[in-house]
Amino acid sequence: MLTVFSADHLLRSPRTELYGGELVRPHESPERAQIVLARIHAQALGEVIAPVKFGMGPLLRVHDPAFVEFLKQAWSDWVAAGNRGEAIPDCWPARRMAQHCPNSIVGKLGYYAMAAETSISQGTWEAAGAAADVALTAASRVKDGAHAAFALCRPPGHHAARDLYGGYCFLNNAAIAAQSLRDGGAARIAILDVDFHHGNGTQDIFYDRADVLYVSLHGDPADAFPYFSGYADEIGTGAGVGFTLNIPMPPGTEFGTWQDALRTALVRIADFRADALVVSLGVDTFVEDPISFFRLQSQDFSTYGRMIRDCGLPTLFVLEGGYAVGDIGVNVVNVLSGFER
Ligand code: SS9
Ligand code: ZN
Repeated sequence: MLTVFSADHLLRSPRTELYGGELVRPHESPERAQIVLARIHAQALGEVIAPVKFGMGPLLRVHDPAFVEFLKQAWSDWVAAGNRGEAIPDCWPARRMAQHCPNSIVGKLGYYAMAAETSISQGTWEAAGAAADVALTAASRVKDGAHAAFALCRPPGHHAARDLYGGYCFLNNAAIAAQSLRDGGAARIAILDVDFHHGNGTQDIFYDRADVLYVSLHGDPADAFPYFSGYADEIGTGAGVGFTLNIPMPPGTEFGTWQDALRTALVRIADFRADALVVSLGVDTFVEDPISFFRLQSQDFSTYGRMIRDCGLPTLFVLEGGYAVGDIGVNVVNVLSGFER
């Protein structure tokens, strides 16, 4: 399988994540992508290429222009305002408050953030842009007839909505890629999100649409981040009713239960008769993941890679989460080689 990778992910190397009331070394680290890349080479998964630059056009197909402008300027505005640490919001437009975008950078952070763990640091915009180009380049190969491709994206994307960042995500790589496939002529795209966390951003972007099906398996938001999205009764709105399917699962979920949920997801995807499949591939479902509560073992990733293959659809894998850093390479490549087998 072809992999697209950009060393520009290294431009995002934040020092801080707000976690347990402390500023800790971020779970979403540069090592993650380097370890996945090393495993791809070690297993000879296939060719690895650098991305092509697509510019702003495809980003603005799914993101709000003012939000993209904010991301581009946030670090320099934060530094110019005299702040010494990394950029973290501390005030939000909560219930019954005005939903206006302030002038102040601190106010803007609160306006555009859906969570506070994700510090904006020097180089964040450049790395996020490179990740989007990685996804778009891999999507273009699928559009041109490749049966599958892997976008080794970092930072991840599925928590980023039309005008929200957070959950380690800035630009929604999978949504940008899915929309580019639609714009390239595909009539229907299915997105299967197997990351441990609900992809609130991807759901939000396509929530009122019948041409992009969003199906997610994730930790029950009653118990897991992002807490305010991903309940089973979220099924879409307007023309999109029935084109969002959420399958939340409780703490301690083992592979057998998860695999049953995947079967349900794959039946819905087959029924949808998609032209292509985008997989938001997070491996934070792993039993040893430090911030999650499912119990998948490394060999389970191979098993479900094969199950996804059996859909028979052209497939674009987009890397999302996975924070058991020592195992992320094995687990990701197990899915991809399970798919290829
Ligand atoms: C864990 C808080 C986690 C963000 C998680 C983002 C995962 C992205 N107690 N906060 S895949
Ligand atoms: Zn996740």
